[in-house]
Amino acid sequence: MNGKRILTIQDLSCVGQCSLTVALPVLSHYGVEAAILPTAVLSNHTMFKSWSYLDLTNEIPEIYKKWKENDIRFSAFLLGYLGKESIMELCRQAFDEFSENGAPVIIDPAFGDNGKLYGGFDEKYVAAMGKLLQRADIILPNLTEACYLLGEEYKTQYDGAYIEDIAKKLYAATGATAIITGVEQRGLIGELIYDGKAFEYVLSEKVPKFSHGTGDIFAAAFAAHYLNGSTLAKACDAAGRLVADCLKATADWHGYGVQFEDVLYSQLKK
Ligand code: PXL
Repeated sequence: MNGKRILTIQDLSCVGQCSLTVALPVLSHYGVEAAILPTAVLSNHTMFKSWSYLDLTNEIPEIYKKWKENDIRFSAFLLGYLGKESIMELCRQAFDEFSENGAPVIIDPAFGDNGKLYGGFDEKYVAAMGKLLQRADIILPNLTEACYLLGEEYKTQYDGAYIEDIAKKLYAATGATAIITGVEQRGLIGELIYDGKAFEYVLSEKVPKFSHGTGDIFAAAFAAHYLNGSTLAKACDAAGRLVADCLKATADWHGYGVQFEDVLYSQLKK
């Protein structure tokens, strides 16, 4: 154990491997204590044809009251799917009131993929997320989210100049180190990291499969490796490889999430 306690803020989808049901096991597996702030409870994630949604905005101030009384602090924050803009102000409050010195804020904007917004999100949510990202140290948008945030055209075929320009604009808009996920170059897939000084690509084999929740696995594994002392590039590499292994292990019929359990279990046995 590294003694780090991360607060991860995202929804709790009862069924469908995503958000907290992914972040908790992955963070724990890599030795990071995971505290959670569920933003909402859903019957299942929004890629199913229907879902119930209990917004927890009203409960969060009660939770904060008790955290204050108990002098609770976090050594890092990892944000994913928040669901409602009302949660964003509460996230800022958490950074202000419950941070240990130097606690990094890592935010995956988690509002879209494949050129589209997830169900229930609109341009207002995107704009509010853009403001929240200004409080981040590291942001983990995929290309869809990056394009929505910047009002840029989303392309499926692109060159290095296009993606590097997007990374530069993300950095200029947020001041955070931008890690664009799911970047494809020369038949490989991975991340482009831009810290305001230099570009770094972390690419590996592309598994020709799509599944929901891969971004959530990536974000949790990235955060854990980063908190364990890996460089940004090493943390991306380890998280990307985990996602690839999980995709390979996922049966074709298992459309609603990634079967990551066998992969984590086999890592334990090594
Ligand atoms: O994996 C992202 C995600 C998280 N949470 C909910 C979702 C999705 C993607 O669709 O619906 C509720």
